[in-house]
Amino acid sequence: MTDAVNQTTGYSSIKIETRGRVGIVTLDRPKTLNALCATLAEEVLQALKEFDNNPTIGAMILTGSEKAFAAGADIKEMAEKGFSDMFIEDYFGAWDEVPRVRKPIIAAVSGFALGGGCELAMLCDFIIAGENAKFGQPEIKLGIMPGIGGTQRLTRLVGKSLAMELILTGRMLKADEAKQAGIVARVVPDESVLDTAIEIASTIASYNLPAVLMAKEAINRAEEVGLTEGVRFERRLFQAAFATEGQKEGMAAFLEKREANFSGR
Ligand code: DAK
Repeated sequence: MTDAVNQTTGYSSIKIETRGRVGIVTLDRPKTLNALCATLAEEVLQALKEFDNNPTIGAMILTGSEKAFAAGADIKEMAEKGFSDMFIEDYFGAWDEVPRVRKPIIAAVSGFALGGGCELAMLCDFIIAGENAKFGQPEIKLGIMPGIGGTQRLTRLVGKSLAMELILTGRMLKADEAKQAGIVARVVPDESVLDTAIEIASTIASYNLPAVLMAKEAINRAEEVGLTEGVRFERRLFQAAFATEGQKEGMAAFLEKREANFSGR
């Protein structure tokens, strides 16, 4: 099924908006519970990159609908594909680019986040979930397995035992269990998911942008290098923060008992 193209944005599978310094990308394929098709992947990546390059934006939110963040990759689109199609097209290669986005991305999840949808939420920097959100990797029931980092990111978040159980059975986790397992940062009432994410993103976007980018990079580094190397990397970035205008402003504002007004430099 082809989705209609919005004449203003040029997008067919997503909506975009800004709230102050926050850029919001909303997955918008309601008839398929926001199933992730190749077009949607390209559009999300393009929108995130544009917000990343936009100096008036300090943080982003990726969200879906009340019923579904995303119910996984579009099964109809994938069903007839073979190995060569997947390999030559590099189907879903766009998702590999999301970690290159430097500004923070919050996933605001209501309803189902399944398969590629769960992986997409985990590709974001952290997840705010509604109390009725459901997370899972049900690919095994379709005769496949996770392919956008689920076996790696879920295992890092929850540990081997629970990751094995979830991926090998396809069982869904409710929001409270996902929170307890470390997948989700905060669980809030369903009706406040987006507002909470906007509030958090606005707070982040109000801080010293270089320090925000440095902190995100350093945290991500923790997953890739050993402790000594990670702390060394952190120390260099910490020292570099003292070369920013924001460090002078943040500390002066504290000493002068006023709100900091960061320039983003
Ligand atoms: N794809 C396509 N259509 C979907 C869909 C999906 N993933 N999920 C739901 N829909 C459609 C349904 O077919 C239905 O359409 P109509 O029959 O109305 O035309 C509509 O959305 C509403 O769904 P339901 O009627 O099923 O709604 P329910 O509330 O009863 O059930 C559900 C909701 C989320 C439990 C159920 O829809 C469901 O089980 N959906 C499938 C979940 C799933 O198996 N997700 C994993 C998909 S596989 C790759 C990397 C990764 C991947 C692929 C490639 N590469 C690197 C190459 C990822 C793979 C996956 O995610």
